[in-house]
Amino acid sequence: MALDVQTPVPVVDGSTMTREEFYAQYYRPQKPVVLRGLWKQYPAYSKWTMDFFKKTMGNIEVGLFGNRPEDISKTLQVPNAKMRFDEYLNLIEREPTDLRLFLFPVFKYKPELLKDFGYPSIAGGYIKIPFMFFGPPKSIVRMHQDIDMSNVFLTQFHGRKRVILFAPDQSTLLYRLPFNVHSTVDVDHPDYDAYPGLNYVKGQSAVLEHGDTLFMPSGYWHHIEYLEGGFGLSVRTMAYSWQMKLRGVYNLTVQRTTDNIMRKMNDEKWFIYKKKLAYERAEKAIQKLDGTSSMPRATVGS
Ligand SMILES: O=C(O)CCC(=O)C(=O)O
Repeated sequence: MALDVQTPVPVVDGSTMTREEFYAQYYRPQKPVVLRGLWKQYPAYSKWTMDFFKKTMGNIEVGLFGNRPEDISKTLQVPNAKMRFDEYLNLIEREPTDLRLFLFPVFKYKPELLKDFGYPSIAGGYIKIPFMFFGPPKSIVRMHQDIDMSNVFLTQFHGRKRVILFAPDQSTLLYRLPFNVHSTVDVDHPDYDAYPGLNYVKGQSAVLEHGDTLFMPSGYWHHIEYLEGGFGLSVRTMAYSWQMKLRGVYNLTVQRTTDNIMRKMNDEKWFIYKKKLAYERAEKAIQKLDGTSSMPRATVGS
């Protein structure tokens, strides 16, 4: 049985929505929305194509990331392949691979691209560090929260991708790994015996296409599947609540440092401990929800 993620993320006309409307309906209540056409106002909307990137920066070498199972709890991964950018773009137009270009600081290589867009006035307080993401057809961005708990505006330029979202208050039932922003749950093939908390979660989904900007509020879990080879860009704003702001600072400092130290000391043991803790927390949450003690199930701790 698939996860309950059929509820669609609402889609609105981002080219006409005012900041007041956006804040009242989505930003303050922290609800996701697709802002269609928000970036129509910028040259990048039509200028940034596969060919444009091949021509303007095809000769740079890029580090590519795959979905290695052993990396499941790593916050930042080490690239597993390197390639010329134009070769990589040809590859993702042509065929599925699992190699993605993740958090690509494209503007470090070509600062003039910054002139092709701005920061939409629909929100304020941007963290002005844009990142680009490129991926081949069928590639998966495994479910995670962004470590800094910022609000994310993810704009798609080429190709379609399916996004599944869960609100941060479902983290325990999604088996969030302690000291981490990942989960070992496989969203596409949920194992309800090993992860009974999944019976209680409810998500939303959307398919993004050219010119769609997805607003993902602070701490939202996201799982992304590239339906076609393509690319997008994210900009972020500070978390809306103080609680989330503090959580972001904690994640980036204490949590990440602890996780890195413990991984260095004994990666495997630490990973098993985190899975066990995530499982125990989920069991407690389930008992609270249905008032019964759940039956023994296949353990995720080994
Ligand atoms: O679109 C992608 O490939 C990944 C986006 C993402 O995970 C993010 O913005 O945090």
